[in-house]
Amino acid sequence: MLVKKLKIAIQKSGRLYDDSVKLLKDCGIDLKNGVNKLKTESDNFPMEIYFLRDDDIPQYVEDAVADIGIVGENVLYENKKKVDIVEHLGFGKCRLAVAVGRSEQYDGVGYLQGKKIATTYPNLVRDFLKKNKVEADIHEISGSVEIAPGIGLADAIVDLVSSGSTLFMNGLKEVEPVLQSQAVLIRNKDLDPALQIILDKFLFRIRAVKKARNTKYILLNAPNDKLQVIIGMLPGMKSPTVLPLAEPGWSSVHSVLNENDFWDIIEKLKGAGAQGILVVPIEKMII
Ligand code: PRT
Ligand code: ZN
Repeated sequence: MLVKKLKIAIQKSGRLYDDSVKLLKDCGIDLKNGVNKLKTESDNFPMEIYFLRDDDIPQYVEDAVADIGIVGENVLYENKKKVDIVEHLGFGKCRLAVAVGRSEQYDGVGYLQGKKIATTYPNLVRDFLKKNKVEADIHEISGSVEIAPGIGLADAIVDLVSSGSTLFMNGLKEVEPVLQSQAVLIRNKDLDPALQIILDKFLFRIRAVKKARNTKYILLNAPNDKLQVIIGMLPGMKSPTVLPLAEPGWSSVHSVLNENDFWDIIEKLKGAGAQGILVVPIEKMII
């Protein structure tokens, strides 16, 4: 019997490439001699990998040339293709934002009324202006949007921002968010049930990897008389593991911590008398 393979489209090169390949790898999916080809496959998971330009990925998935794909929400919403989002992946984070010259007095979206806006995201800008009941002239350009105000092509731009240094270097300031974006896993709307089973396995692994990325394993030593207070500070998966140390009156406590609460909790633990705190990354997490 021919084994069906799930076809995934990922970016060929660019900002999402490394994280997409790493996600597959962290999910235990090995790629055959993968780099810079149109297509490769995995030898330990029923998956074929297509390397494409990010802008083409939603269309390929809508047309079922690929079953699933990894793409930024910015590209997905701009292209308005009919696909399902099945998982937010937590990388490729950026925002689409309005920016104007640094010395401009920006006093709200009304500022944009009657102005010229340069962007590579005309659909998203049109939706944004409509929602805010502002009429402006959208100037679609294909790249280097940030130079448009400086050369007199536009009064404002709408572009992707991550660190903000591109805007800064071009004398611009970010004034209004349009969309928060990150990489998402998308799926063809009529996925074959046999392929859905493979996708479910892949998703199970993605979720275990994502969970582990946000979580740290913590080991610490605690005096027994402080044990209850310290245990109370640790959320853990169920409850922490407590083992006696060779030194009388002391125990070793093992637990897991959420990345976001990390520094807060570490400080409290130290304050409560914990010593020898070790924090280690977790590779996978299945709960
Ligand atoms: O060749 P292909 O078409 O596949 O790639 P591309 O050149 O269109 O896209 P690429 O590789 O630049 O970005 C792929 C995806 O990464 C985007 O669609 C976003 O979802 C995501 N992403 C995350 C970003 C950024 N951060 C980002 N900072 N995409 C682009 N930028 C650019 C932005 O356009 C601006 O020019 O980086 C500059 C701003 O960065 P800062 O750090 O200076 O603010
Ligand atoms: Zn692109």
